Amino acid sequence: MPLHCRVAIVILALLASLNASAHAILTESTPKLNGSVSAGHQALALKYNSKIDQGRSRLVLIAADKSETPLAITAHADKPNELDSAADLKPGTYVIRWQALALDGHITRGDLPFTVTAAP
Ligand SMILES: [Cu+2]
Repeated sequence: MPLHCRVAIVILALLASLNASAHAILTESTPKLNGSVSAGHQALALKYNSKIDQGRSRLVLIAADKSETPLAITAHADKPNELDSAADLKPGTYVIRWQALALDGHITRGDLPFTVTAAP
């Protein structure tokens, strides 16, 4: 393989790895993925591997009947990797559909399914 082709491949590989590390990847959450919380007013927190534009990210709560409720994101300057919200939850199954804008301008999306159990 000619040298300039090999150089091009190395540069492409570098760009690909930079890109992947810059995207916001969900690393931790409350509730946990497929976890459960008890009914009532619950804090919701999604933590990522990189800084998030909290003002331009989205969280939507989807109930078992497919109804969608946009969740207000509380901006926390001291927690730049996090999207925080809260919701009044009744027992049932839910999905938090998240869309996170990383500071590099890339958007990632995902679903966080969880269960709400009756309050003890
Ligand atoms: Cu990115």
